[in-house]
Amino acid sequence: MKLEDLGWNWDFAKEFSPFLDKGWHPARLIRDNKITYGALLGDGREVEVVMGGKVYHDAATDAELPAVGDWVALELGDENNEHVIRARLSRQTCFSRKMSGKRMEEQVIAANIQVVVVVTDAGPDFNLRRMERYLAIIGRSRAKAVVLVNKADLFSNEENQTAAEAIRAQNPEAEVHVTSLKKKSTLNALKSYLKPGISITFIGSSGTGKSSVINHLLGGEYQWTDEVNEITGKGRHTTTARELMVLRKGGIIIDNPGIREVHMWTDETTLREQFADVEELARNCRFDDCRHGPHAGCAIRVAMTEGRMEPSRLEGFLKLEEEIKKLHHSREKRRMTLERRERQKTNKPRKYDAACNRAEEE
Ligand SMILES: Nc1nc2c(ncn2[C@@H]2O[C@H](COP(=O)(O)OP(=O)(O)OP(=O)(O)O)[C@@H](O)[C@H]2O)c(=O)[nH]1
Ligand SMILES: [Mg+2]
Ligand SMILES: [Zn+2]
Repeated sequence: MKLEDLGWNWDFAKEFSPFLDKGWHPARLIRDNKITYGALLGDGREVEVVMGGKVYHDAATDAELPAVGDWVALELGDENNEHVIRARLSRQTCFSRKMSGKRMEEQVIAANIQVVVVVTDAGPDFNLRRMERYLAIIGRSRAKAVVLVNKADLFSNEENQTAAEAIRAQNPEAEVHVTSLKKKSTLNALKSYLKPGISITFIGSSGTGKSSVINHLLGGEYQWTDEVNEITGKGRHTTTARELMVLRKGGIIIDNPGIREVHMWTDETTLREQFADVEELARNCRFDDCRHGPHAGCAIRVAMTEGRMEPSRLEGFLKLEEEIKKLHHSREKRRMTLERRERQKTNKPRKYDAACNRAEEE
């Protein structure tokens, strides 16, 4: 494997040149394990790496922290020292979404991507409004947008075509294909995007078939990360982490977990719009911080008892809020772990300090 097969190009090489003298190595991040990252080196070696203190401290926002798809400068460790990310190269494209909460927060889905494939179906997943949001974000990233109306075998030809046409009408810049894993030839159109050094990422709701399509493109080599469900015995291979894979025939693919993404794609403004009825009721709850539990004074509970609101509305509302809270929580955990690591490092002998970028440059 060459660096170019991983997406390396002249601009990256130029930015990297000062790091050559330091003996650092270019590598592309292929997995985000929350605390550590998986990185791929030019010789095809996959290593587990940690973020260096300077990289962490120089990042003004979460979005500036290394993400899957980023090119980084690695200081390789040995049996006693971890491999450390010493610098992150500028992103040539950045696929991210903004969450409008109290302060504008940006979450990077993947860096240095040329094509984003949205997978949906003509049935339960079909949602033009969500599609419009996906495509707006892809447009901003400067990546090419492709949409798959997948699982065509489960719907009538007319349903599939109507869905595809509606997406095309709304988003003329997107290439829309009707596909099915049951008819592999429908996926041939995707092969034209697979070229050495070109990175493609797949997004969409859970269960629409992202990993299945990827598995087909990989020639059935995909390492499904999830176990078969013990209770049902069924293989629901829900993708749990973002992952970058390099195709032998050329091309780079990044799989994404579905469900959480969908929730996370919904920023708080959209959440409010979707649940305007619940919000409206909540204004009449006795306490401002009402958690809408089964206690007196909750206007939502009253509405439910009186049959003015479906209990599932409240359930959906609470679930989404929970997802957002979890995301904030996992970031906080990561931040604290990194800070602890840094503190431990500064307590180590001088030799380690000298190797640390931060100390070195001060
Ligand atoms: N009938 C039919 N089933 C499909 C098709 N594509 C995928 N599936 C099935 O749909 C289910 C979900 O597919 P996955 O590829 O795991 O979906 P995913 O989008 O990766 O889901 P997450 O990883 O949870 O985001 C699996 O049981 C697949 O076999 C298709 O074209 N037709
Ligand atoms: Mg998947
Ligand atoms: Zn309430």
